[in-house]
This record gives sequence, structure tokens and C-alpha cells, in this order.
Amino acid sequence: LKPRPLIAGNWKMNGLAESLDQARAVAAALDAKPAGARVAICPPATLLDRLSAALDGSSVLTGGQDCHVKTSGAHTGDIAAAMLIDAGASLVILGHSERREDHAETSALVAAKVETALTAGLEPIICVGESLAQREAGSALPVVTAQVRESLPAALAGQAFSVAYEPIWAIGTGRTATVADIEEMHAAIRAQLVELFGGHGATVPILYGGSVKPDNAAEILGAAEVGGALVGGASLKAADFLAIIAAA
Ligand code: G2H
Repeated sequence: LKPRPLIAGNWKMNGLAESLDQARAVAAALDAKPAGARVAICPPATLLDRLSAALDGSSVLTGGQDCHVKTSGAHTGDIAAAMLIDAGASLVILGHSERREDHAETSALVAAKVETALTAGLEPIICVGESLAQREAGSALPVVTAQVRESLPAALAGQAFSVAYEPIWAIGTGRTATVADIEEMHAAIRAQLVELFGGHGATVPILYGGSVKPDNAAEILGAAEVGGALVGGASLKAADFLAIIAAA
């Protein structure tokens, strides 16, 4: 059975208390007119507890943007998977390219974090994607399929999770991959998932991320093997996020 598409908002390092109103507006609109997709918002950690409370009783899930590989201890500035759960999260984004770049996260570390998140009871959204230089060198497919192999631990077998393909050159740049680019990569990721997880791998949602906006959402979400979207900038405004959700 094909799972429902997942539309996840990634607020990144944006959002103060007033942003909760945008999330409330999304929840109210979806309560009035339920979406076909599952919907989640991943705010900065400072807002997670308040956002989860604000969305309590609605259909909108909340998630973290990262968690530490360890379950607790002396890791100043970091956040543990159990803390995300404590703040109401049910999902967590792991291995986003901004974490891989800003914090030198390797696929091996991402895989270890995925195990930690699963043990805590979080549903991981595991991000992969090539840089512009890698795409121009013609190595996008091998780079991304290697990231999938190395970032997805065997512990994911039978578990709920999704993979998000986010070409780095299309993130926040206003530049989107073409449908042909997306379909080619999603097919390669699907083949890798089936190789790793058999029949389960055939059903894992593969999200697309990178400048998804109301005006390109229908085209992207209609592409083969696109099982949802990870939405950055356009998830910060309720009207834009709702338009993308409606396209799923
Ligand atoms: C890609 C995406 C969300 P944006 O990072 O993860 O952000 O939609 O702003 O490109």
C-alpha cells in the first residue's frame, strides 16, 4: 500500500513566537478542509514545545530539524531525540545539507543519528543531495545513491521513514530542478531503497526539496516517485504552505 504523501515544512533558523500564528492558520484551514497529505512543521528547537501545544488536537505534526547521536550528556548546544519527543515532536529531519555543510556531518554520522532517533520513537526524514559542482561533473547519481546507502542504517527495515532529495544548488536559490532531473534521481533512489529494504523500500516516500513554491508544487508533486515535499522558505507563510499542501 502506498503511504500518503508527506508535506513537511522546514522553518530552518527562522521563526519567533509570532510565527505560531502562521502554524495555527495552517491547522485551522486543514481542520476545515482535511488534506490528502500528512502535514508536518519542523520549527527551530526554541519553538517546538509551544508549536506542538498550539497544534495539539489538529492534524498537523511537528518535528525537529536535527538531534544528537547520543541520548544525553555533555554536548553543549545540542538536543537529544528524547527532548524532541518531550516537546511533542513525532518526526526529525536528519542529514540536511546545511547540517552536512555547516557542521561537517558525514553520512556515517547521519546513519548513527537515524538509529538514535528510531530508538527514541521519532520518524526520520533523511536528506540527501548533490552540490552544483558534483552535478556539473556528472556525478550527481553516484553521489546521491552513495549518500542513501551510507546514511540509511539497516535498523530502518520495517520502520516509518522518508528520504528527501534536495539538490543543494536548488535550495533557497529560487532555482528548481527540472521534472526530468527529479524523476531520474528519484528513480535511482527508489532502486537503492528496494535494494536495501526489499518490498518495504518500494513504499518509502521520497520527498523533493529545493525552492518548492505554490507555482511549481503541482508539477513537482505530480512527478513520478515524488511522495511529498520538504519545504523551506515557502513553509513560513500559511497561504503559501497551504497552496503546496493542496497540490499534493
Ligand atoms: C531545502 C528546502 C527545505 P527551500 O533545504 O529543506 O528549503 O524550500 O527554502 O529551498
